[in-house]
Amino acid sequence: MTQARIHLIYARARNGVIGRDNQLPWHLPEDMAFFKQKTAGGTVVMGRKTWDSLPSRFRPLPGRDNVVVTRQNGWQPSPASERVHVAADLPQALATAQGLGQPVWVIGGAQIYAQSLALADEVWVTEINQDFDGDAHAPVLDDRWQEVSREAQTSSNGLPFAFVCYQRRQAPKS
Ligand code: FOL
Repeated sequence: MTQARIHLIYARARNGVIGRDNQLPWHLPEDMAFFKQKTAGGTVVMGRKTWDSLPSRFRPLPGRDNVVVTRQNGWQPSPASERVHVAADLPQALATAQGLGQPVWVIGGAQIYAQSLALADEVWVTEINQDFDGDAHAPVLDDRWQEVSREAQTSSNGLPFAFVCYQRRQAPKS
């Protein structure tokens, strides 16, 4: 069986900010709809702080298997759900996610993005064309990453942004 591909997805401000005080710094409904559509039917892998940041009515993220990474022994998701799996570290989380046989989406936060980039095939970045204050930052995509598509838009609240896809230039190790 071929391994499910690993994708990262995040929205970032022009200055690299992805979060502030464990929340998204902006309101961008078009991007939320995009995130939901992309990850639908897949497995989402996230750190425990990102799990905590999800609105309670969207926890676990519906229509997706959810894998949460935490070093805390005995941590349990609230609410309990068959579709939530707990892993002690990122490699274990990705192994669990790949075992489910669906596309794997790493959905944050900053610590988890930084650790998973080396293992990813594709990165979907919503690039917001404005700076925001924050305390969590996107990983840096160096020249091993190639932009393969870009779709620019302006949100209903006036923020210019683009949905951008990057792929790794050479095939990742198998
Ligand atoms: N990727 C992108 N492109 N944008 C994001 O905002 C984003 N956010 C996270 C991870 N990757 C992202 C982590 N934060 C929800 C809220 C915060 C969040 C991720 C998801 C959330 O509530 N999602 C609902 C949709 C809610 C709605 O329709 O308003 C979902 O079902 O996915």
